[in-house]
Amino acid sequence: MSSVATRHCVVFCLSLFAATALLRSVASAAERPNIIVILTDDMGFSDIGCFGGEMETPNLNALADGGLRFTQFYNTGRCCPTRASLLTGLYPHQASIGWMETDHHLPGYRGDLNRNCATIAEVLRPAGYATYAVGKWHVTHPFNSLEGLSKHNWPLQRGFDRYFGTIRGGGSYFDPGNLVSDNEPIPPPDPEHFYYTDAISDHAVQFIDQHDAQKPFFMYVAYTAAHWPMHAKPADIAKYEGRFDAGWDQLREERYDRMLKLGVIGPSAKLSPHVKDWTNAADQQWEADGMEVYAAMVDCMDQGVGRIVDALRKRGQLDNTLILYLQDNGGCQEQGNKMRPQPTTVAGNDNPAPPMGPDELQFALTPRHTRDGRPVRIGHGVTPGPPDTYMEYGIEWANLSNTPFRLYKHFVHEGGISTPLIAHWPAGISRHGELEPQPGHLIDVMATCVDLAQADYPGESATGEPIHPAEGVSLTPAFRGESLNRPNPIFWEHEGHRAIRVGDWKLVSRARTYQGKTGPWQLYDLSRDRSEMNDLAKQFPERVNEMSAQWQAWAERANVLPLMPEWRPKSKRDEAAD
Ligand SMILES: [Ca+2]
Repeated sequence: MSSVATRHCVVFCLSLFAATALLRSVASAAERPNIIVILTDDMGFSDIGCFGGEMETPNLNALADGGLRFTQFYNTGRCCPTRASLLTGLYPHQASIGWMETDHHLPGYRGDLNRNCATIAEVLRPAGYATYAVGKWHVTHPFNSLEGLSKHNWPLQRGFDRYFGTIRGGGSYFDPGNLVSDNEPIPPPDPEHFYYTDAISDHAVQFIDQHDAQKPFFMYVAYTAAHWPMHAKPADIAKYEGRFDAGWDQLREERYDRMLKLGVIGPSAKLSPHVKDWTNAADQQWEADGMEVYAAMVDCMDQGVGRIVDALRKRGQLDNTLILYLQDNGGCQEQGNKMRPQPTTVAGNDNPAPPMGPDELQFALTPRHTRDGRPVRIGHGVTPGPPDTYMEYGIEWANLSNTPFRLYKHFVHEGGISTPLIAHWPAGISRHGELEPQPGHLIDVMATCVDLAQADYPGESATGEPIHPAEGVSLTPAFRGESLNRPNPIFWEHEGHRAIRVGDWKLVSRARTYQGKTGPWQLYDLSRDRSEMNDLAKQFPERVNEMSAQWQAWAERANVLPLMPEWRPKSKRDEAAD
């Protein structure tokens, strides 16, 4: 090619590049969507209505009808790691939260977000987004007094403009510990009428109403519903009167049938064995009443989703807002309070306490008394719901929540890590009411946000520390019905439970953490056996070797090692039954 022709080509190419860039910037100013990520807590794969559950979730169902449901989306199996992974686009150990919020002085297990990760808010704010967080934070240490309080990893120090919520994990819905407004600890406003789920919805709506529409926004809405304690409002509980009287066995079968009709599972996913015969339940009415409270908590959360959607609609923002709904881990089998054989109190006696003053802060995860001084009751026969109780729903109902899968929160079998993902964005998702079977993981949310916000994922933190490369892929091709082209396997580790998914193959093991042991590898073909009932490890030893080597290489590069069974002291605590 002559030098003139070369020059013409260069000029033409540069012009084309400039024109494309201009078009892209014009388009981006008009089209960069708001993004709202709604995360709920300790709910099973099939609890919400549009995934087969008994709960009345008309607002989530409407988002599903107008958007897309991912049927093989995954979390990490536990509260803290899921939040760390979702917020940073990394595996949780890379953000130093491989376990809970306790510091175990190992790089993957500091219980506090490190500086080698960036939150979605830290990435989107420099790209011109306003950033809001509401609800459960749980990616730094909780606080038990104001003395020496360090706020270095509170939301406003990790990229958010505004925040209302709780720094610690669970807590009373009527008086949650570690409640914070922006950067200041507060008591519950209007304590006589306070209910945390509604307060979260109120603040999400308030941030939308106060938002300056010149900018797009990112909002993270982390409900604690339906994590224990089973606390709900009487009117919401009343809606479910008698709904669970048939018991978990019949309800699991009914739910399984609904899931098949909806298509959220295929017929090759069999109904896994149940935990216990309903006929052997010690007190059927008490059990069914407890599950009504759980349903009421989910119902109230869904009402809040409806109010968030209405606020967007009123401001003309619904069409250009991507709403993602997902859950942080599977249904929860923890039941320490419920299993106490006799009714008792958290304090161990029936004495009332002096009422708390209106400005008095609550720090406790489990308060001993209500704010007006009544002892908080636990144990067999205590009907959950009101503020003076602190109960779980229990392993058998968690088994219903996770229908048709095995195991629960903590574990990395499908019952522990499977979540619905609903994606709703009228201006950007052309598939309405469809199901998307491509596997996805929390790590993909950051990649999706970076993609849609046209933001730059940073190579280093504000303090100059290197940031791990993002692990996920953008979900936007699936919005158009295209392949995600995921280059890497998806990996899990929690409490020594391990898993890797490559295509439809999943290698998974269950640790005996409290005995200091990892477990043997099991191999499943999820396209034929999503419920992990038929272990193929002996049949395909080479595949086991190959996938376990991939898992090991990931564990070595991602701060996963040493595994918990090597560093957790042995305890008398029993593992849940399979
Ligand atoms: Ca959780």
